[in-house]
Amino acid sequence: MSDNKNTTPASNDVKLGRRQLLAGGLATGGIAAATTIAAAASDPLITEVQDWNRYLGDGVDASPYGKPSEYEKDTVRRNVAWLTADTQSSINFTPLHKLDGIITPNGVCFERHHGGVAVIDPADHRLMINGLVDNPIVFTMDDIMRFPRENRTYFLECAANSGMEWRGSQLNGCQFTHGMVHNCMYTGVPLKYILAEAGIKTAGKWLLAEGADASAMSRSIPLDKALDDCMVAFKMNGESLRPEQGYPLRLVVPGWEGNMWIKWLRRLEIGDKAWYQREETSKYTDLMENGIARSFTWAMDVKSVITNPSPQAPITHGKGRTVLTGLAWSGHGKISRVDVTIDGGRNWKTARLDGPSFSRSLHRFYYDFDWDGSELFVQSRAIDDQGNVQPTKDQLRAARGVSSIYHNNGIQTWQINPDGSAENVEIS
Ligand SMILES: Nc1nc2c(c(=O)[nH]1)N[C@H]1C(S)=C(S)[C@@H](COP(=O)(O)O)O[C@H]1N2
Ligand SMILES: [Mo]
Repeated sequence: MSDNKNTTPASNDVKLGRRQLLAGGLATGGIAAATTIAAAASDPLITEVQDWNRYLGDGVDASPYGKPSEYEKDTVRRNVAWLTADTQSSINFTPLHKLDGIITPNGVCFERHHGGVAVIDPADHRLMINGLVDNPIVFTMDDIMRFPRENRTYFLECAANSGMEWRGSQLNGCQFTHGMVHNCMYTGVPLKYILAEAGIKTAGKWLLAEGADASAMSRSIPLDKALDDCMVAFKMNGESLRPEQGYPLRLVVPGWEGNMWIKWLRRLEIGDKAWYQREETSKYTDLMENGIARSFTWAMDVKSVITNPSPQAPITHGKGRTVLTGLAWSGHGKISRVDVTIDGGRNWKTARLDGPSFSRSLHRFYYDFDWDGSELFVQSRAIDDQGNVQPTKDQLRAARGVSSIYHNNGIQTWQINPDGSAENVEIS
């Protein structure tokens, strides 16, 4: 008797708890409709024992390194065939629409190389420091590994990201319009420690960073930046750099255009002026309407894109609760706010930022809404902690013309059709 008395109120509490939970869910718009238990009675996935439940699975040695599920074979880098003449001097793009959170897995970080992927045995790699230094010096990888290390999460964006969209909407998918960006946690040595070993002469004002690959990519970097936050990195997301990301050593230049992040880093020269290399004169300069090129646009400006829904990631579940998500970043600091519109800019709502917020790193945003099944025009607008606001494409064109291909951070529009499919469009 007394036992019953004690258990009855307790089970009532549980029921009440469940009812409150459901009511709470409905109050915020309702969770997407799931199948009832009664309806599932005719679902063989519920009523039958499945193979993966019946038979033993693969052993621990099936995949010594590990790879994604076979059902994730679309989560891959892709290129745009007409963009470059060959695959050595080429680009592929991060599948942003397949990812979540803020970290880009190493196997899908976009690649950009001008002379193919150099394959270097770390035992054969050297880093030389010369120029205006007291002590010209050569480091082996063993030497580099004896400096104090730091871990920092940064995005790397190619200056040409979204470059094909300057004159109008063109490529159908955020992988192609925005996929020349990745975001990794780098382990490496602050450049200032390494340069201190060589001793910079007072006349030194610039640094030249040079790669060991067939393109010998080289860029001039002001010494203030080099001593402030640049790193020489050997790990990305905890493991060694991938060959395509510059194994065994790459330069990290936080917030600044990807071209400066020299891969297969073999030489640092200190000088008193910029070198004006090919990649900072004929390339990676912004041609303005008056025919004059703007030089040294180093920082990547505040930018965002909705990754889902998007042309490669249509809405497949029909009307009702829908998760809209995307990425925002700024080369000037952290993202402080992202606004989202689903009606082409008539109404803007503040998106929910989730996940770690690091300076000059990707930020993840969400906007959960009830889709009524009508046509939508979705856009996102990012604002950084320095007060920079992402411009519209028309504002950008008014300021810079349409001759440039670099530094396009304009607001992206996806048209969502009633069938859930999406297209790259522009509205004005
Ligand atoms: N040595 C070397 N470094 C390089 C390049 C290169 O071709 N060679 N490409 C640059 C360009 S243009 C970009 S956008 C980034 C791309 O880095 P990722 O391949 O890791 O994405 O590396 C930069 N560093
Ligand atoms: Mo680039």
